[in-house]
Amino acid sequence: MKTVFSPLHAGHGGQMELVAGAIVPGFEKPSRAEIIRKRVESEKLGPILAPEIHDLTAAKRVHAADYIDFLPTVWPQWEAAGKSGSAIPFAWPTRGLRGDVPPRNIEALLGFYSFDGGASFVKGTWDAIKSSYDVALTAAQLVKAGERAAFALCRPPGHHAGAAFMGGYCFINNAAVAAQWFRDQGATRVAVLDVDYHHGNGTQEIFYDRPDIQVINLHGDPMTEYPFFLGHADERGAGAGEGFNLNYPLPFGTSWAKWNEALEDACQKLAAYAPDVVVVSLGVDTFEKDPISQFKLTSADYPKIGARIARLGLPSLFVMEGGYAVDEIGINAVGVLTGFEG
Ligand code: Q9C
Ligand code: ZN
Repeated sequence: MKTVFSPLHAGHGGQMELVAGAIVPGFEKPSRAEIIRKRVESEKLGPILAPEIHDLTAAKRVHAADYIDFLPTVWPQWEAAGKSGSAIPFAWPTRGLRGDVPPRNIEALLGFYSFDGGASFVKGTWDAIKSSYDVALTAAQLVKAGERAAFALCRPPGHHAGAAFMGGYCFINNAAVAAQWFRDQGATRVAVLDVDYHHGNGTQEIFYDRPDIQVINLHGDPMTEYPFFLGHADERGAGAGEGFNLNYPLPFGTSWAKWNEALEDACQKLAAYAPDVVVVSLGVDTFEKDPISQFKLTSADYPKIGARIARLGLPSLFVMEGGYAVDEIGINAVGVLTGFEG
């Protein structure tokens, strides 16, 4: 399997985040992608290609144009305002406030275009976001050109980013961009299978009223887990999209047996949908030693995930999302891919 990777991800680094009242180094750090890249090499998964550069047309097919146009301006606006630390959102237009008037202040705009403080900018962030998008589209092109599968080693991740907001370490929704791109290239139906520990709220929101893109999520129950405000089992799609969004919220402590039951049901519903292509939002934060998650999958489980996806017999695009146990992230992510290859 070919991997697409860009070193530009590394400019998005040094962020801090708030955990239990303390400002600590962010979990979504550059070493994540480097460890996975090294494992791709040591496991001889296949060649590692640089992405082709794309314009932002494909991004604007799933995101609001004003949101996409805002992203490259964040750091220049932040610097022009005389600020130097990372640009972190801090005020949000929640219920009772005006969410329809974008202010002119950069701090305010960060809140206007986000749902949490988990997606922050440093100088190299836009170039990293853009490279991650290019990685996803380039890997999608490989699948469209006839590869059985390809691995988009995206960083930053994407599945929490909605049509007009960032959050949860995500800016552009790489998997959603790829899914829509396959549609625009002639696919009739596309399935997105999101196995990251966290609910892919952005992907769900983007495709919620659509019957042509099935979105399936296995994740920590939002009653107790981030992103908290989406991902319940009764969210099944709206209008023409009714029945094409499937959520499998699972409790803390879920290990392979129960997780696999959900995967099996998900794969049967995916197969019944009979898509032309499947986009896998590949998070490995379901791992027992993940520092921010509460599932109990072991390294031996990840090849089984890949093998089950392979049994679908569909062209498959793997798009990297989360996973924060840096020592094992390469073993687990590449384990899915070698399991797929059989
Ligand atoms: N600092 C992905 O896995 N947790 N995003 C915040 C408080 C946010 C995870 C905890 C988790 C986001 C792509
Ligand atoms: Zn996650």
